[in-house]
Amino acid sequence: MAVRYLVTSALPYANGPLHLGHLAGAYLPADTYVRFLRMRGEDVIYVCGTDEHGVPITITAEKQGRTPREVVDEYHETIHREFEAFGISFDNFSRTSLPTHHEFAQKVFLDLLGKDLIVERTMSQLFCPRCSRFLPDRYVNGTCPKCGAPGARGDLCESCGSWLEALELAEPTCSICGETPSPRDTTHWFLRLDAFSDWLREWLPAREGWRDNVLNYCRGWLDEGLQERAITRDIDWGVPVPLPEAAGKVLYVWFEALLGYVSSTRELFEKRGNPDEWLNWWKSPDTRLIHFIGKDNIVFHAIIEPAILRGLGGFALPWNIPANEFLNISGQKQSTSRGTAVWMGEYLKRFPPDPMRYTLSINAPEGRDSDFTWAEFRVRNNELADVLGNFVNRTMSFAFREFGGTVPESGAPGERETALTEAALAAGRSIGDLLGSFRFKAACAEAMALAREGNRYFDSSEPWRTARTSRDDCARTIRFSLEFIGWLRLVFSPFLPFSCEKMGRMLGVSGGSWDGIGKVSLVTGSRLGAPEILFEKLPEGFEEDGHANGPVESAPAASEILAAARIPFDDFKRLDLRVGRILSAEPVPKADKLLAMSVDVGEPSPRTIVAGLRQWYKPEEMAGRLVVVVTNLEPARIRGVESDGMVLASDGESGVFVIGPDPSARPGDKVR
Ligand code: B3M
Ligand code: ZN
Repeated sequence: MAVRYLVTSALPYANGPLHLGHLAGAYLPADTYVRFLRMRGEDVIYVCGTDEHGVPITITAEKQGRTPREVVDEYHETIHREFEAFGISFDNFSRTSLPTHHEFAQKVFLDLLGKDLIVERTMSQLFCPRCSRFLPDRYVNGTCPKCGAPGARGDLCESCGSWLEALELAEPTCSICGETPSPRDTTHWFLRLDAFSDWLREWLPAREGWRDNVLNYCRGWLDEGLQERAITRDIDWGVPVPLPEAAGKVLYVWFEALLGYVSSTRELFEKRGNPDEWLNWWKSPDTRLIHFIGKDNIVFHAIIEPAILRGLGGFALPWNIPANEFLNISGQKQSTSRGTAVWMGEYLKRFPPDPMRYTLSINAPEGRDSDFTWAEFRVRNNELADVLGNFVNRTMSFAFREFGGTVPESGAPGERETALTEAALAAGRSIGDLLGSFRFKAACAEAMALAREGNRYFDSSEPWRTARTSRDDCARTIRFSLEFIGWLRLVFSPFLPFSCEKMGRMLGVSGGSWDGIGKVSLVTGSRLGAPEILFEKLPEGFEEDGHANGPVESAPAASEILAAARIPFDDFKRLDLRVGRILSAEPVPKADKLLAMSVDVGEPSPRTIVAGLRQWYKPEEMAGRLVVVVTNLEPARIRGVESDGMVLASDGESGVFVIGPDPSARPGDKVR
């Protein structure tokens, strides 16, 4: 039986919107991975859902004066919607408040209880005299006993990732009222984690290809010795403990949330009309179970879950757990509860998803924490525009201007084309290996390096020259450039699904296998789709203007623009506007904003025109561009260069961009 991939991402608590740290940690890498597997034709399902129980939910509800049900209903929708907007392509996105999940978790509890792997104990738990309630997990704050960090929560220290018992905290305080709590006896049920110690000591070190941060963390846990852990709580929101003597108690959220992966799989196949199919995934030795998580969830996925599944017997165990480190914002840890974050929803109000997918992939917190800044985002966004966007734009422009928007015949590939094809084939193999071994950061960098190859090929082939001197050479360049767009579309599809969809529309192709990279596949003479701009450049300093964080000032209303001074049509008719093609561009010495361009406006010899474009375009990327030129202005001397005409450009918040006529227009054509 061929292997099959059961991929999950940590179930996010439905207690607030998600931020970039969530995306970078457990969701974007998983989505990149499953998109790649699908392109390889693998049998893969990707399941997730919201984690809707536990103290994180009840504390939020209390703070907001709402019921837990209202909180999880709101945030389940918000989180699901924002994941979809970022292109996170789950096969199923469930929620642990569903009755089917409750039933499954209760069944597991009773199964393990029947095997004495869950036992009843009387334990001491912190009780708040003022709130007159037991204080599980985050209802207590204090000093972490392991690393001494203040602000540790009763279940988890965010600083060192230790999984704590609230009683271990130093200087505990009630997180609702601030009172000092005191220990009081209560009955709870414990998972006999110690019973799995020997097995885990064997099983964990034998995990091949697991990241060091996961194995080292688990080794620390095993060295300390595993203790039995309480898996029930004194709160009224959650999966009720299925025992008459346990009224008012629920299953500890981490015990049942891990089972949420199984519940989401069951729901998926119920929706597909094949309710028992989940067994072929969760109870098959051919299943590769892969959990994408952040490093603060390692212990639950690498120790607790395998123990539970082992105790149940017959379940697939994690094949890999690619745990990411943390993404910080300008050096600060992002945290929902502390409100220091860049929210996914806020980002999407201003920018498309792919530039952020790219930024978080190429700077992924894989081996260490990484830092997000808006300046880095601008650089990465503009890198996409200058390299990938520019290559696609110039290729499509030529295909329309010189070959009527159809795929030209290429003839036999020359040396350059062979080298380009080899580069694509090699990249396909190398990037595929990197993606297959969860090295998304390196894979993304190699994809961008391949895109740069395309520009080098285009520049060295000079289609703007061969368009006049050798049509066959020009056709071969544009054909291979179009094929190369197709290969870049495949290579970038796991990272940039939305932009690659646009590239597909331009080429008139869709779908595609990873093996298609480096294979000529377009049909000569087939019509191309209309050229589309893939990425909008961002100006220097946009982040300082607050656009990155605050709401973008709304652009002036059309009515305000139109209210500007009116002029008679005859004034406009005095302008002689022509289509021009930039033949070359170079920087004006000692003028950091000026480019001097040689522009063909349909006259016997080209004109020299100086423009303040250097901040927005590299000289080498101007050649071949069609522009609109005001040709009857009086010539002017600018920084010692005689400039004869003006190239029209838009100048707005997002930057300065030349106005480009339809690719079918020709130099000298009149613009009316
Ligand atoms: N909800 C923790 C978190 O959101 C928890 C993950 C559960 S995965 C089963 O970080
Ligand atoms: Zn209290």
